Amino acid sequence: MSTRADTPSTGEPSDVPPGASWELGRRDLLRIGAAAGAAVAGLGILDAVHDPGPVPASDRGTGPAAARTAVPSMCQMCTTACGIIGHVVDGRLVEVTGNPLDPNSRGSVCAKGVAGPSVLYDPHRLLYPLRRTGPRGSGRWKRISWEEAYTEIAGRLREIRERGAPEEFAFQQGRNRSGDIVSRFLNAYGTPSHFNHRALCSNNRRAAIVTTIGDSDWDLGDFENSRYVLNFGSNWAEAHQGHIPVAIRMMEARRRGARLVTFETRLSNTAALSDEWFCVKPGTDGLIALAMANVICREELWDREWLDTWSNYPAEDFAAHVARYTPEYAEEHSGVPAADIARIAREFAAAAPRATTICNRGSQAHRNGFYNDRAITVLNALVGSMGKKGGWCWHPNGSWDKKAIPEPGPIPPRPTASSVIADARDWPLANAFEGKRMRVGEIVYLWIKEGRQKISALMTYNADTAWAWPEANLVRSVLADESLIPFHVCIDVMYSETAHLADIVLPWTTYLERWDIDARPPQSLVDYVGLRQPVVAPRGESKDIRDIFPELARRIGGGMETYFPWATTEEYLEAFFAPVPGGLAAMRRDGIHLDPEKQPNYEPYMRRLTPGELAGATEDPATGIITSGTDDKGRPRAIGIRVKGIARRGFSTPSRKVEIHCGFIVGKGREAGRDIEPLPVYEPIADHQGEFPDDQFIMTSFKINVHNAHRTMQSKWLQEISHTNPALLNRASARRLGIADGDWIVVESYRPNDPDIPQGDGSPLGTLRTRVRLTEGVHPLVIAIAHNSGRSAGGAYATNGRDRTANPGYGTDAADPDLDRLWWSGALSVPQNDLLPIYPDPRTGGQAYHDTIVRIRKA
Ligand SMILES: Nc1nc2c(c(=O)[nH]1)N[C@H]1C(S)=C(S)[C@@H](COP(=O)(O)OP(=O)(O)OC[C@H]3O[C@@H](n4cnc5c(=O)[nH]c(N)nc54)[C@H](O)[C@@H]3O)O[C@H]1N2
Ligand SMILES: Nc1nc2c(c(=O)[nH]1)N[C@H]1C(S)=C(S)[C@@H](COP(=O)(O)OP(=O)(O)OC[C@H]3O[C@@H](n4cnc5c(=O)[nH]c(N)nc54)[C@H](O)[C@@H]3O)O[C@H]1N2
Ligand code: SF4
Ligand SMILES: [Mo]
Repeated sequence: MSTRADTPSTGEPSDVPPGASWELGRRDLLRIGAAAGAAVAGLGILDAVHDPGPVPASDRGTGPAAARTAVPSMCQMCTTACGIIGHVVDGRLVEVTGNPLDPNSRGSVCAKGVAGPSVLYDPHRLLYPLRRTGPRGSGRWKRISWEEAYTEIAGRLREIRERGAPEEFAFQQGRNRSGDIVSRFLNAYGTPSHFNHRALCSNNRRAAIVTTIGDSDWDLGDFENSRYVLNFGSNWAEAHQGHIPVAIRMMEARRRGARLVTFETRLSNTAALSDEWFCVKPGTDGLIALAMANVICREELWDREWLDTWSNYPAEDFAAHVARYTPEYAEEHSGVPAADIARIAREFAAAAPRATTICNRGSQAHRNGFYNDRAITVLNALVGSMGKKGGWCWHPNGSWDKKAIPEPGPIPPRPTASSVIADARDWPLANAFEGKRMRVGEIVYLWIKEGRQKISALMTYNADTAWAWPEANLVRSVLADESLIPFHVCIDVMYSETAHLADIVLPWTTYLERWDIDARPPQSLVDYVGLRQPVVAPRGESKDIRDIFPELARRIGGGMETYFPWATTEEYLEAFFAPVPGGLAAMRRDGIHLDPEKQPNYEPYMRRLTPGELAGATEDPATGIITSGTDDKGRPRAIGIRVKGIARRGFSTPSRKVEIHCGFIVGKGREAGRDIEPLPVYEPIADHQGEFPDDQFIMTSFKINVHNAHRTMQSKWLQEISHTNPALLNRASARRLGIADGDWIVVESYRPNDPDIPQGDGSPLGTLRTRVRLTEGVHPLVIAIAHNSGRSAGGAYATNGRDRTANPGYGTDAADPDLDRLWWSGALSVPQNDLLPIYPDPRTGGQAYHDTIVRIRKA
């Protein structure tokens, strides 16, 4: 199916509050348009429509200039970390705008960024430490002092550490931007049981990139200078980890005449903003890329010279490998017409080197995601656009330059204890990359339940596992079980499903009240560093982990405290920013530092090795690989490669070239008893093959522009814009089942029928009652449900009024008059994650979010 996207979708279906009509009102459309516009253009349009909430209208942009202070900081409403300016009047944040000095976001913010005050002043926020008074999960809490909280937590953790079982203290984090202090605390403690969310987020893409180019696990297409952008399942107009920076560059590229082609399972706002949209069957993007490679090789549209120089695999051999992936075969599996695949391959090659791909969770959050993203990445090598202006680029620093601005010492050593769950040996690539341990976050609670790892204390921080993880009901049942998790401390700014299952809840400062050193992969290819600083004083008794962890370390003692020698966070950051001209003071003034001498990271592999580097170096006459000294494992350290007589830096792969053929992954697979293909391949998802009965669908997930998981769900401004998630269903598919727009349906999900997946027995998993919105803009075999809805805890706004009367004792006591104006109270909002099976890519552990088989029927 191929569709030209001429009319942008609203991206946002309506809900049906009791007694209200199903149709979108003009008011809704205005809100939606404003939000979509703000998200894409970075405009603060929300001001025109949002509810002023607790901020007096007189404060909002109209006060005398002298009374306003502008405090530069960094947003954290999503992971993009745009530079922001907090405008403060009389100690109160009245407005958030973009910081023009930020080289990534260039002064733009999206609707979520603008809505910062609504999170800061959320009347239901956690402001005091709480201890539960009823059974775990009863929702009965008592306010306690920090002294009591510290004493109990430090006592528990000290006991575990002193009995020599540090791995029994598990730490679960989500999208954390305070990695320095978290690692310092956990390493000082000595626990390896440090779980992150990468396998639930980006690890297939990261693993695909790092195995192919070595230098980075993050791609940064030079979109702005590009003439052709091939998008495989990145929803950059509404999501993406580099949302605003990518969106503004894409729009600039379009203005300059670039062509944007998007493969998506539904008509997202990104698809709508593209020149062409192709509606793909889930899990087939890699095959489309391989079919394009087939055309490029067959018609010799490749950059043969670049390939011969920089690829580790002979061009003819690769052509022979992709010969099986014909456009016709790709059409059969993906639904994208063969003629279009061939045409786009030719157009892409003709635009090279100013042509690039972009991919994201659409291509990688699948059982075959690692292979898909390898195939997509390699397309850029075929046409020689890697590292070129307007091509597919990257930067070795995923954030700031950690060599130039290192973490101040003393640095604790890495833990020596081992943890079965953290090691995740069943997935050979999960922890294969030094310094980039991905873990397999989605199996943590299953393995705890199965008794594979004893846990004596769990600390959850910056993650809402009980809602955002697959089989969220399993996560909840494990968290509720005191025999499996005897002690659970949750650190969060808001109450959540995870906090609901804790023993102690610690109130964390929001990103507008805390400190961080931060930066994101630099979209303009020059690294920078930023400061997150408190825009206002912390509300209530909320504290940052930069205060909590040093205090806990001192109380746990046993040497831990020696790693926290500074008296205040400011003192620590003074030391951190000492290498930056002007130090912390300059950072507090500007929010961002960028070295004006640095040049964009184009063609890093071409850099000539200096005489200094070559002094004492050794060269392998067969391969041209140049080594000097040894690495930390005592092996010769490769520094470059001689190509056409010149010693160059090359890629940071074992071959110093682009690894189209990757021996490293084969070796890792062998160690774990798994076959991993060295070349990019298409691996059909077994459950998705064959004829589908009329009632069988593949359930996919997607993110909404104005929401970011739990972070935004208590924002009344953003909830007012979007608070519902009916299932999107193709009109023709629905007709066959007699389902009409707005009907209630029952969705029943199944575990994969797949022996390579834990619990992969094809058994029924969960059911959900929801309503449908019919559209042409979704694949006929897909039922798409947005992730950002369906809260059962978290406050009145997060739950569309459901959690309104039950006051579990968190937050302030102040009555919130806006609750009486919650016009969407009771609106449809369903949790998807109870229906998602734990479904890791067998190579990397990357969770397949878009592959769940479901059956639906009219309710
Ligand atoms: N507004 C907002 N922004 C966010 C976030 C958020 O929650 N909200 N989260 C941040 C985080 S943590 C992340 S990881 C990024 C994620 O950023 P993205 O990966 O860009 O966004 P997603 O919505 O997760 O998924 C992308 C799209 O994939 C589509 N899709 C599903 N299956 C397939 C398929 O097989 N092929 C193709 N081509 N498309 C498919 C979905 O319809 C969806 O629109 O966003 C970040 N930014
Ligand atoms: N169905 C489905 N499930 C998904 C996804 C999907 O696409 N579909 N995406 C997956 C992805 S990519 C990811 S990364 C995970 C994310 O899942 P999580 O990591 O759980 O997501 P967050 O809501 O960002 O984070 C957790 C906590 O951060 C807190 N928080 C921390 N600091 C602040 C702050 O300053 N302000 C606010 N407001 N809150 C703060 C929030 O209260 C929240 O409880 O979810 C995954 N789950
Ligand atoms: S893109 Fe993310 S970081 Fe940037 S303003 Fe929006 S929410 Fe904040
Ligand atoms: Mo993510």
